[in-house]
Amino acid sequence: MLKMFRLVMVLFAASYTALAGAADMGAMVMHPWVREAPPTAAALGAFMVLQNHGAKPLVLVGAESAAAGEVQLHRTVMADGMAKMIRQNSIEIPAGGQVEFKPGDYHLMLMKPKQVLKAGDKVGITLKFKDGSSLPATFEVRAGMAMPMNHGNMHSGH
Ligand SMILES: [Cu+2]
Repeated sequence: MLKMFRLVMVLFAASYTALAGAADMGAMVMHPWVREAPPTAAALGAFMVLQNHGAKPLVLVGAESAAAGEVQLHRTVMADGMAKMIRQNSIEIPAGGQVEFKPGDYHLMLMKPKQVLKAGDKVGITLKFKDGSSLPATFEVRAGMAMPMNHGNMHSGH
């Protein structure tokens, strides 16, 4: 009986560590927001400043949200005056550093949104790291600046 109890305690401790890992390692999400888009939008951009207060590099490898069918890591780059979104397999945040996810640069892309998100709504997104840890954060939907961020054929607004 005692042996069983110990086993349960060990399992509980292990799963707790996995859940809390990213925060323990120093990952911190600042200013998380999702850009409001027309109800017909096939994807929405999500932005934040991801800080790493830890002593080791932090590698973001994905994200998930109950509000979207899939969450991808993207980076917008300019090529011949055209904005193009390139999917990223991972984004590294150096030890003691930060990466800014912002329009026209790195961002999270909420694919196949499951509901219409309006300014003021809250969206939960869980960040997934290479070491198996994860970090949930609450993103607020806001009306953003108009930027050429559509999927498919994209043109610079200038
Ligand atoms: Cu994108």
